[in-house]
Amino acid sequence: MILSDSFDALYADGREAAVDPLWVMMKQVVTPRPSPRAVPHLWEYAKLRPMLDRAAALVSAEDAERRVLMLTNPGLKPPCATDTLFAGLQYILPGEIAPAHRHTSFALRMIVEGDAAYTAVNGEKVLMHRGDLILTPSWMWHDHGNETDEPMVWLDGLPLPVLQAVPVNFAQPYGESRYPALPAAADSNLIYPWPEMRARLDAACAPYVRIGYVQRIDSAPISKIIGAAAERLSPGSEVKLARETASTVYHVVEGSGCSVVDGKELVWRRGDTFAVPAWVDVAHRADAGEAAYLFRFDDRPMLDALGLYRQDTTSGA
Ligand code: 1HN
Repeated sequence: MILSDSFDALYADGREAAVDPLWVMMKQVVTPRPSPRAVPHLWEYAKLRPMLDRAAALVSAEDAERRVLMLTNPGLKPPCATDTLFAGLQYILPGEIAPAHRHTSFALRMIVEGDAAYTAVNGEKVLMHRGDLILTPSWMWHDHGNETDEPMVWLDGLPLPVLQAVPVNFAQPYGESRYPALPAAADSNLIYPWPEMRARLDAACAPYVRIGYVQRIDSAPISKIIGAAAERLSPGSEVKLARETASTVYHVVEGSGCSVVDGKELVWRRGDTFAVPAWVDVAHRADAGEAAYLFRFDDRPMLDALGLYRQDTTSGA
C-alpha cells in the first residue's frame, strides 16, 4: 500500500500505465453544448483563383493525382473545412487527365468555372457545366479530363475528417489513367444540372427556398454521410436559420450578399465558399437587385442515421 499518495504521483504512475484521470477533463470531454473547433470562415474566389494558376504552373494534374487547393478552416488543420467536411477547389487544364482511382469515401463536385470538361464515374462519362452537381459514390472508379479549350474549376466535397477519425478511408489507383467509359445518359443518376435546380427554385414563390438534392432514380439520399441542397434568396431578402448539429459548407452559385455566422459577417459573391460550424446562428441576406443562389453540403444524413441530429427550434425562422 502507498502510504502518502498525491494527485501528481497518481497521474505520473497513471501515465506510465497508459491511463489518465477523467475528472480533470470531464468538462472538455462533455461540454454543455456542441463545441465545434471550426470557425465561421469565407474563402474568396477572387483570392484563390490566381493560386490555382500558380499551382498549375508548378504541378500537372497527372503528377498531383488531384490538383486541389484544400479549403482549410482556420480553427482546424487540413483536410478540414468544418469538423466533419472536406472542401477543396480542383483545377484541370485543357488536355489534362486526373488519373482513375477509387476510394471508400463518397465525393460530390459543384462546378465553379468552365464548360464541358468531364468526370468519368464507373464507366459513365459525365460532361460538367457551371452549377452542376456531380456525384461520385463510394468505391466507383473515377477520372477527370478536359477535352475543351478552357480550364475547369470545381468544388470537391467529401466527409474526409469523419473517415479519418473512424478510420475507414482507403484508395486504389486504376492500372491506366482512364477507366473505360461511354457518354452518360441524359437521366444519369450521377449529374444534377444547374438549370433544372434553378428552375425549381425559381418556381417556388417564396423569398427564401431550400431544395435538397436526392437521387434521380429513387429519390434516395445522395449519400449516407453527406447531404446537399440549393437555396434561393429573392433580391434583398433575409433568412435566419435554426441552429443545428450538422455543419455546412456553402458555395455562392449566383448573386451576392452576406451571411452572419456566429456573429461574424461574411460578405460573399459568386464563386465564394464559406464554412458554417455546427450549432451556430446563421442568417443570410441577398443584396438588392438580383436573387442569390447558394449551394450547400452538410453532414446531416450521417447525424440523422446515428440519432445525433438536433435543431435548436428556439432559434431561426
Ligand atoms: C479525390 O479523390 C478527389 O477524385 C478530389 O477528384 C478530392 C480529396 C481528398 C482525397 C481524395 C477526386 C479529394 C480526393
